[in-house]
Order: sequence, then structure tokens, then C-alpha cells
Amino acid sequence: LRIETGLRLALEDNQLRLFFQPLVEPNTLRISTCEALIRWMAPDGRMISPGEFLPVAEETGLMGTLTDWTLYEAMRIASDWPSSVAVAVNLSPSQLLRADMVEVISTALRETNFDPRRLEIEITENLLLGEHQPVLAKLEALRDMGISIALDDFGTGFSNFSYIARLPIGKVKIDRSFLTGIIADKRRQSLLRGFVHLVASLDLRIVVEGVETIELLEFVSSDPQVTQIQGFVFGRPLPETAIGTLLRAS
Ligand code: G
Ligand code: G
Ligand code: MN
Ligand code: NA
Repeated sequence: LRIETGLRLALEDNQLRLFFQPLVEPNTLRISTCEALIRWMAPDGRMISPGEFLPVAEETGLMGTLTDWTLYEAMRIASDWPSSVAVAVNLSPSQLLRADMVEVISTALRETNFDPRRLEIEITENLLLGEHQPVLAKLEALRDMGISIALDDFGTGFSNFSYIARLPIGKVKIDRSFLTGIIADKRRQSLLRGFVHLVASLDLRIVVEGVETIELLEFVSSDPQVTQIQGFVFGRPLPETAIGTLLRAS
């Protein structure tokens, strides 16, 4: 209840911030996407993580307002970046079910004068997704607008991944749990290579997430089918001014 009250105030009182984390192309080290990650700067100076307040936003019906804000803010900020850099926004399953989601996104694109080809939407794996006709139709409408759809956290908690062949996605982000302990474990290495190969065989672009060390960077980069790499080895998510400076300098 305390978080709920605070969150309502945070939305009115400008306490939310978007941070941005680069996705880097392995060979050129070029940043081609930045993922928007929401943060709450509480009045007491504490930074509250989305893992803490997004579940409350979902439960209390604030997720819609919060998502609308995130979409506009991400496009507003990314408008100042070099045009070769896309911005990625996470959409929760509840938001994909919203009847007005496509309209909200197309209105935000128009009002911020943002090129849809520079917008990526990250959706999470959900067993129902592949079967849910209204969600599929929305994803198709977004894709037809030129927006690229990425399947986030891939490889966590699925029992059947045949549905990725049916989703209108352009990119798969392999969950960072795949990198845990991988350097010392040949079987885990084979598993990651197999996943990358599987996704590439569907003509989808591939992000490997959670690359924290140079060793991991070298291992992941050695696979030519990996399109982008994301992780702390390139830095933590950065605030608006810092990411702008970084992108203009590179
Ligand atoms: O940034 P951090 O590692 O704390 O993110 C924790 C989780 O919150 C991640 O799963 C991330 O996808 C999610 N998240 C961050 N920002 C947003 C957002 O704007 N919308 C949604 N739906 N999820 C977000
Ligand atoms: O669920 P999603 O993939 O959207 O979550 C993205 C979050 O993952 C980011 O908010 C970021 O804080 C976190 N993250 C990004 N890179 C790394 C990494 O290299 N290691 C770990 N542990 N977390 C990361
Ligand atoms: Mn994500
Ligand atoms: Na992810």
C-alpha cells in the first residue's frame, strides 16, 4: 500500500526516470540499440528498482499509465540520439492485452515524430502468447508499422518453443541465465551454441544478454550468428544525459 501511494505520486511528481543500456554489435562494437529501463528516484534519495514496483503497478492498475509514460519518454529521449541507434521498450503481457496498445504506440510515434524503424518492443516469453489471437494481431500490426519486436528472456520457463516460429518477431534475446557458469562448462557452451543456431535458423536476430566479463565477451563474440551483445561488460544502464553523451561520442 505504501508503494502504491508513492507510485501514484511518483507519476504525478516526475520521480520516474528512464535509464538506458547499450546493445553492442560484436565485431564493430557499434551500439545499435539502447534498452530503456525504468527507475524510481524516491524523494528520500533511494533508487527503487522496477523489480520492486512494477508488480505493484500491475496489481493496482497503474501499469497502463506507467507504460504510456515510458513509451513517450523513450521516444522523446531517443529523438536526440544518432539516427542509427534504436530504442527498445519493454512491454509487459498485461500491456499487450490492452485493446488500445497499437493506437497508443502509433500516437506516441506521431506526436514525438519518431521513426518506427527505430523503435523495438521487447515482449516476454509467455506460454499463452503464441496461441492468443488478439495479441498476435497486435504484434502483427506493430510489425507492419515498421516496429521491430524482440522476444526477451528467451529460454526461461518454457516447455515448448515451437511458438517462436509463429510469432511476428525479428529478434530473440537469450536470457542471461544461459551464461551462468558457462566458461568452465563445455555442456553449457554447447547448449548456448545450440540455442543460437536454432534461433538463427529461423532468420531471427540474436542478442546474448548478461555478458559481464571480457572472458564471456570473447566466448560469445566467437559465434558469428550472435547479432548483439548486452551486459555489464559494456556498462550498467545509464541516465539520459550520460547515454546521450556516450552515443554522440561513439
Ligand atoms: O533494470 P532492472 O534489471 O532492474 O530490471 C528488472 C526488470 O524490470 C527487467 O525484467 C526489465 O525488463 C523490467 N523493466 C525495466 N523497465 C521496464 C519497463 O519500462 N517496462 C516493463 N514492462 N518492464 C521493465
Ligand atoms: O528482463 P530484461 O532482460 O528486460 O532485464 C534487463 C535487465 O538486466 C537490466 O535492467 C539490467 O539491469 C540487467 N542486466 C543487464 N546486463 C546485465 C548483466 O550483464 N548482468 C546482470 N546480472 N544483469 C544485467
Ligand atoms: Mn528487456
Ligand atoms: Na531479458
